Amino acid sequence: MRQNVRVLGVPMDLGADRRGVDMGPSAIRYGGLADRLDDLGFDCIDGGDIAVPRPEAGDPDANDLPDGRTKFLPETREVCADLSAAVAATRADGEFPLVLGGDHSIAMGTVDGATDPDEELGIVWFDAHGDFNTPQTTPSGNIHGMSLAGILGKGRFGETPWARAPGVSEENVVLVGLRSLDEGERKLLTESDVTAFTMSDIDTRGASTVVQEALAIATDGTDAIHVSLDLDWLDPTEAPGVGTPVRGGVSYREAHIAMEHVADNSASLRSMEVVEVNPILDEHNRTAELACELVSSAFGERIL
Ligand code: 6HN
Ligand code: MN
Ligand code: MN
Ligand code: MN
Repeated sequence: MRQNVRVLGVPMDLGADRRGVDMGPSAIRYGGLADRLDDLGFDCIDGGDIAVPRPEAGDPDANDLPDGRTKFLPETREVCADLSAAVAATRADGEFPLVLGGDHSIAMGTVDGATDPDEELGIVWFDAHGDFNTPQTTPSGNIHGMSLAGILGKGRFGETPWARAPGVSEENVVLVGLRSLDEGERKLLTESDVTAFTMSDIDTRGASTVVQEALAIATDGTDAIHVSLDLDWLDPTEAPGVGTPVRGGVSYREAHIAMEHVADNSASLRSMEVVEVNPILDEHNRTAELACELVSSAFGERIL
C-alpha cells in the first residue's frame, strides 16, 4: 500500500508581479492531477486551499524599510505559517504533502513544515532563477525571488532574518537549471555552500547526469529531501504559462528524466511543491497539464 498523497493548494500571488499565478492550484487540479496519482496507485486526498489575502486589500509597500523591499511581507509570513502548519499536519497524519502554488514565496512555508529540528533535510530546487535575493539585494521587491535565501537565513525581512528552516544545511541544497541571476544574489550564492548547476552544466554534461548528482548531494547524510519545482525551469516553448519566463530552459524530455530520477529516490522524498503556473499566460492549460505529467513522473510513472 502506497502512502496517501495530500494535495495542498496555495493560491498565492503576493510574492510576484503579475496577477494570475493565484489560479495555479485550480489549473493543476483541472489538469487531472488527482486521477493521475490515483492511476499510479496512490490515494490522493485534496486538502483544499490555504487562505491567501487579496492583494487589493493591502498596501504592498507598507512594510518596506529604508534598506529593504519586501512586498506584502506580513501577509506572506501569515500564508507561509499556515502552509507550514498544514504540511506538518499532513506529515503527522502519515500522508505525503504535495503543495500546489502559487508563487515561489510559498516554499518558505512548505520547507518549514517539512523540516524537523532534529533532522537534516536536503533540497533540490529546479528553477531558471536562484531565488537567492534578500530584501537588501532585490531589484523587484518580490518575495518569490527571495525564498531560497530566506529558507537559509540570509538577509533581513523587516528587522530580522526569515526564521531559518531548522535542519537545512547549505551543503545539501542544490539549484538545477539556473540561467537568470541578479547581481546581488549572484554574490550571495557564490559565497554560500549551496551547489548550483546552471543550464551550461546541463548542456555539457546532460540533464540525467546533473540531476542524479544533484539528488546525490541532497540525500548525502540527510534524513529526507524536499523537491521544489518551479515551472519556469522549463523552456518557455514548453511551459509558456509562467510569470517570469527565461529562454534556454530544459526540454520536455529533460524535465521528465529529471523527475524520473526524483522517483528513483522516492524513499528519501518527504515533500514536493509545484509553483509559478500562471493560467492567464498559459495556452489552453498546457503548462498546468505539464505540471501534472511531471508530478506523475516524480511519483513513479514509467512508459514500460
Ligand atoms: N521565481 N530575480 C528576479 C527577482 O525579482 O528577484 C525574478 C525572480 C523569479 C522568482 O520565478 O520564483
Ligand atoms: Mn522560483
Ligand atoms: Mn518544522
Ligand atoms: Mn523561477
